[in-house]
Amino acid sequence: MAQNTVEKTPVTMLGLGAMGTALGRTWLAAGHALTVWNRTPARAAALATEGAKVVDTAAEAVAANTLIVLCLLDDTSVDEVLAGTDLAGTDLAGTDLVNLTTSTPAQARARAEWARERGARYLDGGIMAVPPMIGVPETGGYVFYSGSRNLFERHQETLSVPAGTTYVGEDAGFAALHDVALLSAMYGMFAGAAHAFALIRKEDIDPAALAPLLADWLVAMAPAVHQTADQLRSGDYTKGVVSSLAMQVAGTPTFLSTAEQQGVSPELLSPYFELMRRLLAEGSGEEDLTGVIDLLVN
Ligand code: FVH
Repeated sequence: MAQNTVEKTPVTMLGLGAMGTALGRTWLAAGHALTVWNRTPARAAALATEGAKVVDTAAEAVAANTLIVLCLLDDTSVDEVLAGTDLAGTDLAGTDLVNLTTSTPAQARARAEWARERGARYLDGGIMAVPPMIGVPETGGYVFYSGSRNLFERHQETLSVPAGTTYVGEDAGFAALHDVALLSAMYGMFAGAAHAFALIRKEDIDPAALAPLLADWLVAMAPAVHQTADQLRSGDYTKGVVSSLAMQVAGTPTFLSTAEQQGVSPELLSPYFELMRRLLAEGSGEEDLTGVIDLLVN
């Protein structure tokens, strides 16, 4: 009986660190032929046993397939692999480059231009997942993509194998910008959580008891970003205010005194409080904290 099989797009992976290996594993498991290259060959051994074809040079890996996925440490390593000696003289015309290496927006745009000059199509990606989330859809991990919409649509099915896909525009820098925006917010959250744990550090309070309270509170407060967005769009920072800036600034000495009493440095909180005070001094007491955003933008 004839089998109804559609050949899946073969993929080349450049970079087999923790993330590159996790990505490659999902393509193999989904039945995609996978060609891999890594600067340190030993790191390819695991995927080789799972069916990947390991090649000796980046140039061989690029020549093997049309769809090339890069997941390297940083933009400098991408430079070394793509623009450096490994690929010198390799014809990239007709190649589809998908770069999942964390970059700045400017680096992503420069890379897109670099690819265009060589006749390659380019998509940039920002991974919103850690390696254990790759290939596990219920974890909610996904990747931001930006650059050529045609290229994204052509490969969307293949790119959806390791994680969800969210396309954010033709500007190649937008995936990186979204990635860095979300991760920056994450670091702000981590900073707040670090201060909270520091406050109880010397007390007879189990950090494991505080953790669920903290997590629930952060989740409860997270929807506030929708009101911020609404205020930014309308330009009316008094819209829907529940806790005015004036009231919140009045509360800041309590936070700073508590930190002092607990022997905790205020260095994570103080910069934000300083911006709040500046905003109040400008006469924004009846507003939300949204004006802080405008103070940050040069
Ligand atoms: N792992 C994570 O939690 C995060 C989650 C969000 C996205 N990031 C980004 O993903 C990129 C790769 O991260 P990774 O976790 O795979 O990183 P490593 O395990 O450290 O592997 C790095 C790979 O890059 C290769 N490499 C480094 N420098 C060079 C170079 N000069 N020339 C060629 N390859 C280079 C390295 O090769 P080797 O050390 O094994 O020879 C690995 O393949 C990254 O942008 C994260 O920000 C991950």
